Amino acid sequence: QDDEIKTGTGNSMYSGQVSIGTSGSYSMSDPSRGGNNTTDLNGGTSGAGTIFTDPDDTWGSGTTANRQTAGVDAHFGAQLTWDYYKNVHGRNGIFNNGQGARSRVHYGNAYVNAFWDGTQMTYGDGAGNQRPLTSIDVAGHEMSHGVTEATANLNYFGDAGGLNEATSDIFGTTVEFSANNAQDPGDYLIGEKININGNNTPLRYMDKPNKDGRSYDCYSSAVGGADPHYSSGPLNHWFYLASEGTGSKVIGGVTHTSASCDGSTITSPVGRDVAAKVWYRTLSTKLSSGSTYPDAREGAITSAKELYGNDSAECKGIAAAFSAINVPA
Ligand code: ASN
Ligand code: ZN
Ligand code: CA
Repeated sequence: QDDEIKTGTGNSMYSGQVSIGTSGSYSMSDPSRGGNNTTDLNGGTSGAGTIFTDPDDTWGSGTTANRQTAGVDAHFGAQLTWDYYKNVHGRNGIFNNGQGARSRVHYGNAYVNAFWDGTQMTYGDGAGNQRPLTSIDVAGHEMSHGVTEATANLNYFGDAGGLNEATSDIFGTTVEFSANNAQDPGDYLIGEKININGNNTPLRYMDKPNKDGRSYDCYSSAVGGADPHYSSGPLNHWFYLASEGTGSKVIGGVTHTSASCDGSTITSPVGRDVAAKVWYRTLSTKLSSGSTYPDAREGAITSAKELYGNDSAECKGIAAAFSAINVPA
């Protein structure tokens, strides 16, 4: 029947050949992940679009010449994000109700953005319609805006706006690591695959956010007045320092270099899995719409105490990384 669970083969743009959840004979709809489905807007900017279908369950060609390709990446990103939240955080979809979401691709003409609109993900095809914004980290970023909305519901301005954006970068990154994909290995760069600047630089750097020339590395009273994509810098930096510490290392084939804001060194970081657990608990149980960076510190420390104990190394490491971005006790 039409909702029978199938496993298709996708030739993606950014992640090589991948397995994707499909159904029937065949549609890009994944009954084993809440009905996550992927549609073609065909240059339009409204409506649900047309669900991708295929006669042999082999999808895309690895290039934009085949219009299924962007769909493969978006569908794969949604699948990885679903699996990450389920397996790591016990969260059952964006809304934690078992319901999947739609991903729409081929939005507009040469549209260089992607977004969550409260209901669904949407992806443009990028400059010249040649670089769809469908990499794993971008998909995880957009879906995580949905998770934030369904949990802390952080504002999109002030300190909270930065926490909101950084939450999407943090979980976009942990989803990318969780995929363990040879073509798109985990790193702490955002959007390194989509060449949004035309010179192969990423959109954002979590090890040193100010490498983009605009994001803040360190917390101060100025941060809350910035665009959320720049006020995200200090929390992205916190996540990197908590995960990897200060200094230089090669991760995912890329050299990352990070320093604290207060002169401290972090040589025994708590690691990415602990930092992600603590941040998810903070987001889902401690923060609310108007939360600030100091609230984030307090919430994360409480979360670390609850998860690992009052005097745990994890709790101390989480606190040390907040001090290192100039959010002191
Ligand atoms: N792609 C952007 C983002 O998720 C869209 C926006 O400006 N909100 O942050
Ligand atoms: Zn965002
Ligand atoms: Ca990345």
